[in-house]
Amino acid sequence: MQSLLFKFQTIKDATGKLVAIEGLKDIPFEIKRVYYIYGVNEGARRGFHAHRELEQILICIHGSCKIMLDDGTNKTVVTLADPCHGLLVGKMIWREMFDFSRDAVLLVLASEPYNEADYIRNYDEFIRLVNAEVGVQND
Ligand code: T46
Repeated sequence: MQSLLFKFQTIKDATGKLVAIEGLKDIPFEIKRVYYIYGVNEGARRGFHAHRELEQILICIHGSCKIMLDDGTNKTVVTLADPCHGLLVGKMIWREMFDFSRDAVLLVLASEPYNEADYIRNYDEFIRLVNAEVGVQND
């Protein structure tokens, strides 16, 4: 599965901590967009989509949340609860985010600007496209 947990260096001094992330240095793509999700209602699930091309790093910079990743064959759940951990979510991975703590802030670094056409929001369509890709690779 094209996902990976990064551990970013934390720079500590007597006053506190700082994490710096540079595109193409600390993560494998240029950062073209940043957004964050917070104030998620208790029990709410978000996501329910995959991306055709977009790559992203998800960092829970405050509180905690869980990310379910599905590559069409295998599913895994990653808990994000550390501001120096970043989860790389590659293209063609179905994701769902859940179990947000009330204070959770999920920061996302994205490889491309927002483009609704890059989203696959229908699970059956996602499975069809994943299987089509596997078919092409096996040809
Ligand atoms: C993802 C997960 C981790 C924008 O207008 N610009 C943006 O850059 C984004 C990300 C969203 N939007 C709009 C589109 C929708 O009207 O904000 C609304 C909520 O977006 P969505 O329902 O896609 O949010 P999530 O939390 O389900 O998914 C988001 C990202 O969209 C997605 O790429 O991987 O976070």
